[in-house]
Amino acid sequence: MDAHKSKRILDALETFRIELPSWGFANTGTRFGKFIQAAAATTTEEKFSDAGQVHLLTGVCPSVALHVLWDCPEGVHSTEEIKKFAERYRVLPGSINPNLFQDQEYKYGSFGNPDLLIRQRALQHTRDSIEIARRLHSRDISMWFADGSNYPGTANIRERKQWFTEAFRESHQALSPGQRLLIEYKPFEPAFYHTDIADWGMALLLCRAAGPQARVLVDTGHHYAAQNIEQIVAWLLSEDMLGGFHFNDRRYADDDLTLGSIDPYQVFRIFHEIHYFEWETGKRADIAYMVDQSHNLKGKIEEAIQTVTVAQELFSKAALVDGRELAAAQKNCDLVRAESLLQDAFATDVRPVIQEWRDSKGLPKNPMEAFRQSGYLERITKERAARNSRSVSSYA
Ligand code: RM4
Ligand code: MN
Ligand code: MN
Repeated sequence: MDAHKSKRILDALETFRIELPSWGFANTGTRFGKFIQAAAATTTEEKFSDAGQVHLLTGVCPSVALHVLWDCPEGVHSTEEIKKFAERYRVLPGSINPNLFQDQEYKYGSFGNPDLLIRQRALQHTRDSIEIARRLHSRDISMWFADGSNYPGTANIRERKQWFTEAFRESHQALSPGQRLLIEYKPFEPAFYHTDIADWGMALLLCRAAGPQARVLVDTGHHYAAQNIEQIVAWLLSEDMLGGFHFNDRRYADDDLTLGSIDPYQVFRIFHEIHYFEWETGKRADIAYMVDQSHNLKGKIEEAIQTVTVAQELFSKAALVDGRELAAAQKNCDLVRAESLLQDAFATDVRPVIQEWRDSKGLPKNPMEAFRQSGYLERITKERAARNSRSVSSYA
């Protein structure tokens, strides 16, 4: 590879950071049950410890996303403890995810619940989450809703839209300067007839209504199978409304598989739209790159390392597309030339340059190998096995 290309990759790697989810280190499963892993994290502290390992070996995961219900059992009072974990394991608290879907009260919705008291409760939880974020110096509050309905005619869709609009406006008022409200959409599941925030357009309208610090969050698994996600990304970029991603891969629905495991070219095309935007505008897109995966079968820390490695590779490949050449080919309607610029970049083996970059940072060239040799997995397996074996789960 020529020096010019290597430099493009090295520059791209300097800017690329990925946030891992705390829940990716815990035992999670499907609605049919969980296969328990002896080494899974059983506490918030253990999640920080595992995330810290991934950051230690990859150097690009300085923060971990937290779910308030699962990671902050004492609400705002959990923040002092979390700060200690952050210091101990050298990984910062990242986006704060309020939990508006697990409590019994939310059976018929949270912001969209017909019961005013439950809507108020959901709003209060959101305000508390914003306060948690403020105390932890977290920038983003990331909101995902299970709200919706399962049967036609059972919900007033317009009224619920209005309730959502109001609740987001009020939530936005609680933000500190510099904080952001990220609104995530999803077309179905757990609601199977209508979901209140079903797509990026609905999320965008709610962001606009909420206020200037709201942005759309794109979870790659939250689309219909044939949807053109990179086009959504391009539109949100051009509107300055793209706040961040939840990366994962999928084959059928919201499968939460490892990034790039099914369709790496899809992820490449998303990264390409971002690089192209940055080249054209001369400014850095202000995007939180986060992972939202559920590691059911593979080892959790190994899957996190695999995800980060693949993300770096695809981001680097996309950085190889020359913006100037692409713009010229597009202008001349030279379709084959334009398309092959993407194809050639995608086909390039960027791994040697990424290894060079890691080496220059004092990081292991092969983080997976380094993890396997570190002894960390053996140690935590011993420490956590008994606790994990007590955790049982069944569907019915
Ligand atoms: C949802 C969505 C959210 C995540 C929950 C647990 O499908 O992706 O981001 O917080 O799952
Ligand atoms: Mn998500
Ligand atoms: Mn999801």
